[in-house]
Amino acid sequence: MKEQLPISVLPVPFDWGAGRRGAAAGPEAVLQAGLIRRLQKLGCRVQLRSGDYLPNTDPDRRTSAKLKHWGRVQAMNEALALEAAAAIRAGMFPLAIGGDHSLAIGTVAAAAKTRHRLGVLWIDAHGDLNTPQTSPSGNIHGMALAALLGLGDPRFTGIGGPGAKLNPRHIALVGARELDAGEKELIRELGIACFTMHDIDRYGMARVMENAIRVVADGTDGVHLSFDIDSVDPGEAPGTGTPVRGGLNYREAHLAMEMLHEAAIVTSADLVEVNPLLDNGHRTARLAVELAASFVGERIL
Ligand code: NNH
Ligand code: MN
Ligand code: MN
Ligand code: MN
Repeated sequence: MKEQLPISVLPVPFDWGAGRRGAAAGPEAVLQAGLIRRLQKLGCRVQLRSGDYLPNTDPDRRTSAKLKHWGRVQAMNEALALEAAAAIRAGMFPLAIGGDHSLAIGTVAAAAKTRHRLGVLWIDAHGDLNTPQTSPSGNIHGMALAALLGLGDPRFTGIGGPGAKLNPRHIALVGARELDAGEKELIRELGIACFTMHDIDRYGMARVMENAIRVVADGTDGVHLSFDIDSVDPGEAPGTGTPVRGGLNYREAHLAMEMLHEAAIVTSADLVEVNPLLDNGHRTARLAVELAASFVGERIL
């Protein structure tokens, strides 16, 4: 992260953007695994927000086949965007703990309010670049990055204000290995930098991260890291809703976090898609805590 700003940890116990339930219990699992103490041990000032800034969306049944549970996802994101923006205004570093990846619509919209040329590093097995038209599932977590580019339904492109929040030139995807047809088209059409697992195998994580860091840092005034735990191989991170074989190994994931710490460019972040219901013990939640520690500067030597 950029300077040692105090961290505002924003738990987002929400999973209506995903196709299966369980990620709503992610924040509790990551906190139970010792996130706060680990960050404090590294010298961070940490403020843990209670989840009460989020509305109770239980009664909200608004949904459609192409935009599943849109009422709940929209209400959560509007509230989260306000909370993240308040943390930024207070001089803090917002760290959202998910929860499904739809929450990035709110956190990135908030970051983009103060950082007018925001870079985004999207570490994920997936692209999250679907629109309601191209989505094979109707699950909004698979549409988050497209919405931030101003593509898709105004209920989501309009969160935190109308229009695109990002310039495609300042986005880098890392770890992709399952892209839908419409997403591939969009990546080509917009020229989005996409470092796939093929690139990581071929060039190594170090070189890929050097390039990705250049893409998100050059010509920007802030960088948001959106880390989907399903970027990591299911052998290390089984507790996630849409595992895909052939992901980042343990050291590749840590190296990415260590390099981001050294680069000191990141100004806000998400850690999402931990699903304790699908986990093998607490393996995935523990990994999430470890990766967060590497990101804030824990080192081997
Ligand atoms: N691409 C698929 C979809 O849009 C899967 C998305 N799932 C994710 N994304 N977990 O990170 O439905
Ligand atoms: Mn994702
Ligand atoms: Mn994913
Ligand atoms: Mn530029």
